Amino acid sequence: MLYSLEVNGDVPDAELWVIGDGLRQSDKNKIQACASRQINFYDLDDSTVQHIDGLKTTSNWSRVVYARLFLPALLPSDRGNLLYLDADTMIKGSLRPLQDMDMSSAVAAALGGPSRHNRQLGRPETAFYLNSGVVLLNVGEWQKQNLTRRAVELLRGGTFGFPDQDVLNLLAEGQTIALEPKWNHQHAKSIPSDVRIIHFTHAKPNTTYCIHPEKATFLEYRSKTPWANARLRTRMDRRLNRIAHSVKRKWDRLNKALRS
Ligand SMILES: [Mn+2]
Repeated sequence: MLYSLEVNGDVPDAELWVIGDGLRQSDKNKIQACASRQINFYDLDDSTVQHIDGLKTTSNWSRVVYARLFLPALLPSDRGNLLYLDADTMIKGSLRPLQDMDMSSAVAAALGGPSRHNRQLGRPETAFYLNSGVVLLNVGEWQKQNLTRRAVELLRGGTFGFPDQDVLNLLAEGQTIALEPKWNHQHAKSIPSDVRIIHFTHAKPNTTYCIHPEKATFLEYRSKTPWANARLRTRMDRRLNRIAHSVKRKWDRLNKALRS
């Protein structure tokens, strides 16, 4: 994602922030090697972790998924647009229109539409439900409305199917701008030529079983990064990852029980 952003993003003056959870210096060095500009790292710290510890995680969603709700409050600037990008995205064209977009009093711009996910939030299915993988946030408005604090309250007060995404939808209710599909292209069947951001929402392009038409482009970009020779992950890797996650959860629960 970072390499494609540097090559195709057309936003050389944008600041880059990478959110991590316990990144080692060697990880940071490898990530930095994907970009020519200096990357700012935001590691989940104790005060942030204290808010999100104990919230729902799965083998697909680590607690770092919640960090997108913290970043707009932590940025030193209270101006400008923050484009949040999932790590499973790839930039195919200029992001300048997003950087320059007038958000006025909107909080978030994203791809969205009617969704059955609305039901759990007590909203009509026809309401605008946004995808949180690619979201343009109005940092000034976010800070003015204290939305990070509201996010923590919501997360603590309820259970959600897609926690970070559901909460973002509640926070930005009635204050959203709909982005065109080219900014968050999720379909693997056909790739229109005007697509700016590919979002690998299903099989990830670093796996043996991904058949996405843009997998070759991903691997070509990856070959220019420190991950050039990384082995493609298999279904067995995924299974082991799930097992590791469930063992870790049991272990955490046991530890918590012993401490109390
Ligand atoms: Mn994603």
